[in-house]
Amino acid sequence: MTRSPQLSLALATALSCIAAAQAPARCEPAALELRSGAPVTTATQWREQRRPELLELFREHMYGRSPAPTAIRIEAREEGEALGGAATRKQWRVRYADAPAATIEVVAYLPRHAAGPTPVFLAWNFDGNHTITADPEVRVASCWVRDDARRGVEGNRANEASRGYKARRWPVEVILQRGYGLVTACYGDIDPDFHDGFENGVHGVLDPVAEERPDDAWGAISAWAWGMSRILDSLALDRDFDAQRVALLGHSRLGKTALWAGAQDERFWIVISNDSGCGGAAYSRRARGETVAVINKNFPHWFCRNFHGYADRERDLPIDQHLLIALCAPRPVYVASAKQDAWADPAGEFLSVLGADPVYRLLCQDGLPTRSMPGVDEPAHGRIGYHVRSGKHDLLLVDWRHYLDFADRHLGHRPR
Ligand code: GTR
Repeated sequence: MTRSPQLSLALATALSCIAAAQAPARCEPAALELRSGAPVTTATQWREQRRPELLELFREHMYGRSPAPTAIRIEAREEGEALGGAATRKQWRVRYADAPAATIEVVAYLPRHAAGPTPVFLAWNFDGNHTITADPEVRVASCWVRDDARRGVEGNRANEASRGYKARRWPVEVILQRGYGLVTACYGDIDPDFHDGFENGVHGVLDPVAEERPDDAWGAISAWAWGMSRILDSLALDRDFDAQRVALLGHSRLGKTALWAGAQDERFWIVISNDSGCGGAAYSRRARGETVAVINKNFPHWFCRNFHGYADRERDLPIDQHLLIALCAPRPVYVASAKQDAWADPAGEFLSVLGADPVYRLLCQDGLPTRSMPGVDEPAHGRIGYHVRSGKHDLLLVDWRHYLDFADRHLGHRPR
């Protein structure tokens, strides 16, 4: 059988896509090219033209437009010694509007004898602050949480029985021993994670009433990202925290959130996406594992309505996820995958960090120190970090150790 040249070309392109992680094709759209087609050759052009253009495109076509920051107020709740004297625990409430529901309950652990303001990791948790540690002083979450029959969590209300049951994802002692603090709050506090027509959570508080919801109105990921910035506002008011060294971290849907929050808010020092997959670090045009069609069908509240129009039309998107990572430049950014997490498409996540690399090279002459996908459990750390861990979709101590090493490496770096 003879093949036409067109067919051979199509076949070659398809094969090169399959092998993308080893020999990547150029990610589309090109990072260093304006929508007009003009090349971006200087850092000033990136900052003044391409970066604002991309932020607008992500807002309009994917995550939706968030409201401007609101002024926050802090209500201290508790402070005490914790973890056998190794830590200071602080709990406070961030109030971001007058409505009674407009609050976020935050807990932080800091090394007890820190010499000055402490750099911290900031992350949403899924199930309530009291689930990250067995510490009995942490308040049981009063916000919406996911049901969990095994823990007797029903009706989306947390209880004492779930205290500490997610502790394996939060190695507080290790983080403190390495000289960092941990700050966390429950994502359900800012926006419950189910499709309710955007009536509860921060949407219910801040969205204009009695108006048709625009197609580019913010979804839940934008809401969670907006909330991360309000927690950062609160850290900036407390001298125990080094607000210029806040490493934002998120796992899975909250990894998507971390990237979007870090892309928009340049005060974040480091941005870390753990197993974030589709709508996070994974290159959408590969359409492996979870696709744009599937994610919008299963989670209609995560993105803006415009994004639903790209189901099975990834190639028509004016953006892709390498550009989201590039929006963190020149700040240190980290993407991690797990070998068995095919749903999140590890090769697609790696492709996106490669696609962001030219922007880092332009802005700081540093980026990802490899062109091919690193071996399992062999992290590659430059201004961009990447690792693929053995095992499943999860956030484990070994991931944290890589993040701590990465943070150490960039201690000298401060955001603008
Ligand atoms: C899955 C979803 C993924 C990922 C994950 C999670 O069901 O398909 O996009 O976000 O949930 O957040 O745990």
